Amino acid sequence: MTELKPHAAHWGAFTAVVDNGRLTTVQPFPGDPNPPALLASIPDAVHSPVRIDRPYVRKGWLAGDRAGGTPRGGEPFVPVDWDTTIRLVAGEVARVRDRFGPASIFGGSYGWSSAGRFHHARSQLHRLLATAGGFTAQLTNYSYAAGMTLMPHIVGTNAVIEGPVVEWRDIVVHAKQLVCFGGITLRNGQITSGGAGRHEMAYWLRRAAEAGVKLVNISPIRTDMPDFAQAEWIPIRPGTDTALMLGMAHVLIAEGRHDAVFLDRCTTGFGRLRAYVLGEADGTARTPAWAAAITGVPEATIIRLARDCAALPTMLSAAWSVQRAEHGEQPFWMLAALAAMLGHIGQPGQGFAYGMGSMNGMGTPRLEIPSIGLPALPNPANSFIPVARVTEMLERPGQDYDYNGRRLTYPDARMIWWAGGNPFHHHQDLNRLLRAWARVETIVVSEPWWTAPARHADIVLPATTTLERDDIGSSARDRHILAMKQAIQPFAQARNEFDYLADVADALGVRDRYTMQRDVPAWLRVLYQRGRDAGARMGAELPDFDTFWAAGAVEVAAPAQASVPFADFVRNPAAAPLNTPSGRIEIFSERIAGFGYDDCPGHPVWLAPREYLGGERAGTYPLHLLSVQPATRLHGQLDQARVSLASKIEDREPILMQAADAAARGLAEGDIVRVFNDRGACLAGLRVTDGLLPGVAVMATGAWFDPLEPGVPGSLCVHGNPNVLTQDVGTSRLGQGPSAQSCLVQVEAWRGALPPVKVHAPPPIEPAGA
Ligand SMILES: Nc1nc2c(c(=O)[nH]1)N[C@H]1C(S)=C(S)[C@@H](COP(=O)(O)OP(=O)(O)OC[C@H]3O[C@@H](n4cnc5c(=O)[nH]c(N)nc54)[C@H](O)[C@@H]3O)O[C@H]1N2
Ligand SMILES: Nc1nc2c(c(=O)[nH]1)N[C@H]1C(S)=C(S)[C@@H](COP(=O)(O)OP(=O)(O)OC[C@H]3O[C@@H](n4cnc5c(=O)[nH]c(N)nc54)[C@H](O)[C@@H]3O)O[C@H]1N2
Ligand SMILES: [Mo]
Repeated sequence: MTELKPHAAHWGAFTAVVDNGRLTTVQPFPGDPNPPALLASIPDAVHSPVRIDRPYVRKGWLAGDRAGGTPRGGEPFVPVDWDTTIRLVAGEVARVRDRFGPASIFGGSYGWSSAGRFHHARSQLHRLLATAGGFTAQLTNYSYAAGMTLMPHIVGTNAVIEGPVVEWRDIVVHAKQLVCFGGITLRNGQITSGGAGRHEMAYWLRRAAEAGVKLVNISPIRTDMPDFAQAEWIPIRPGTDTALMLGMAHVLIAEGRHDAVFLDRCTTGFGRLRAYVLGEADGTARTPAWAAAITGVPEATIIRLARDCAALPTMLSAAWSVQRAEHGEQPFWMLAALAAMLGHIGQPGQGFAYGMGSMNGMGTPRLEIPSIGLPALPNPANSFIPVARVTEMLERPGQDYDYNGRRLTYPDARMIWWAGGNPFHHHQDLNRLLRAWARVETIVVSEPWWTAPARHADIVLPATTTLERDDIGSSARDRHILAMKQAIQPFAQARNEFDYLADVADALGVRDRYTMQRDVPAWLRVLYQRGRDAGARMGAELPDFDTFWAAGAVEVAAPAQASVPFADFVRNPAAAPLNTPSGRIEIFSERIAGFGYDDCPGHPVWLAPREYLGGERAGTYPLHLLSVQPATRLHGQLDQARVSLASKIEDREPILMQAADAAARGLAEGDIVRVFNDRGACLAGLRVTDGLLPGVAVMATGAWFDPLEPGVPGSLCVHGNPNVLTQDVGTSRLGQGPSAQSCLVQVEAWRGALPPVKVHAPPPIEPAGA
């Protein structure tokens, strides 16, 4: 018997085709003009041999080992029944809470989970831990932590990064040039957090190209803009975009091409930046020649680019990746300052935007209805860390650090609970994480699959996949609300987060506060109705729940007019001031200057990173490794399925190198190589290309961490997870964001026998009682 069920994932809406209880294939959403190739991987993932079939506990932990110093990942697991598991987990929550305080339960649990907004593992876990007394949370995200911390100081909101950005339909009509730092990478347009009914990035980029908008791809990688865009490619050394923008600013100032009227009306502090650019205080003028030496972009190109920007109605964009680096605040700040100098901010299709090529839905026509989501509960522990400071938190309990003008203290984490995220995917310097991981007494991980966090846990909770439950998909970045109907029965003993967390809540005496005495159908109705009410307040009529559920999806009509960020403000800055101390765009920020951070002073500056091609360390590790988003999966998700597996070279994650860099090392297409620095090493399969700036190597993130010797920090990752190589430092004391893109490595041929990739099969398991 064949059944069809509407469903959705972060990589798109689809129809699940179920034959005799098995998901056999998925059909793309009928309304999607450009459905992601990733959809083909779903059946493999759901029915994968690496699914977790029942609860497990690490053998040593079960035998009473709570002491710090235990290297996790190297011991077998023992099967345990659900009742015992619930008791163990609830017991640990109560023990740690009562003995050390709730802030010692680290429940930040960063990660994307799945698209359904109710069974969103991380949100459910937060509700449980909040009702149970509190936990330490994580603030901001790995995507744009530096940017979202900085922008409110500069323009009064971080909406320019995650909310309404300049719309494509205006760019097509009003812009004559679109300059993209980090390009517009179509592979990234496959993804929308919460799912999407339409994928439009390629469509709009094509429309812009056809309309004659001049496209400029400033990036180390040529294919960051597709061929059809016929973009000018300006290769740039990674991590040096701020220097390029400063060189452009110098041209504008020296040639009197900056918009003095706009700067005067709408900004504050331009004089400080101007003095810096001209070198008045320190004697170093940030000329195009100065910028050329840092960026590798020829002086003449910088001058022409600056003149073109002044002459043509121009839109400036930066990928989020550009700030995922040391001093990542600077390029985002400088982009806004440069746009202000051009004076086009607040005009349709012009000004500046972030992330237009980073995720589907940025700049597409839509009403900004808040996405449907599980409401957060107040966290009684009132404890958090900036998201990417997790290893440092484990290393330095009780010690102080700076963040965004505040002096904070790291909590003493004794227990970690992760649900719906993969720190062994997302965090940098995994060997350092692994050492710090050993200081914790108890680590609980819930996962549908034996990913690295599950393998490095003490207690493993088997979660259902999204196909095994009813839910609602929704994103503020898409016009659709998607019914996600259960398509298959839960696998083996896997359970929904909500169900087993209710049992944990029960054991802790807080079941009703956690569930609010609602079952899943009641919750879905409540969440939908909240979205419907929000829509009504904004003039969007949504059908009632039953109509929505029967239809499988509803589309919220797009407003006839595009929204133009900053339009009201620019029309009348006094009447519609920004939410900044001055009410204006702050090219100089007294507030940030007042923090006294040498790594993020009062206006945008060029600060040489520790790791980039222009630094000393490049003498030892001469290749800049960019770890970009994977075309073949979402982060670590779907790595075990066909689209990702087909991209591997002898089961290893590919690494891209420039032909001359490969030849200089005696390497050829298809070779297995060892990528290394003093933090770690991994294997990879070589792809040779001429589309890279020499000196740059590229690996996608997301190959599951697979150490040759599990449990031994520093062991070779035989599969190709680039985060064994990346450095774990905050972008600055302001944003404390992750700096994954600032990473130098060396590459050599792998000469030994090729160790097998083991991570797509379950880890060693011992029979109970053995
Ligand atoms: N070097 C480098 N590192 C990076 C980046 C980079 O550019 N370079 N990018 C960073 C960015 S932008 C991000 S957002 C992060 C992403 O990092 P993560 O969001 O942590 O990565 P995912 O693989 O999506 O992790 C989600 C996990 O949730 C699990 N999951 C899915 N559904 C469920 C469910 O229903 N229940 C439970 N319990 N689990 C579920 C999946 O199996 C998966 O393991 O990575 C960051 N890391
Ligand atoms: N297919 C797929 N799509 C995804 C994701 C995924 O896992 N898979 N993840 C999603 C998530 S969570 C996020 S946050 C977004 C992230 O979106 P982004 O941060 O924009 O994505 P990246 O692929 O890391 O980087 C985009 C490009 O920036 C360029 N770049 C890197 N460093 C520099 C630099 O210093 N200067 C310049 N000029 N360019 C540079 C690289 O060439 C890279 O190809 O992607 C989303 N989209
Ligand atoms: Mo992200």
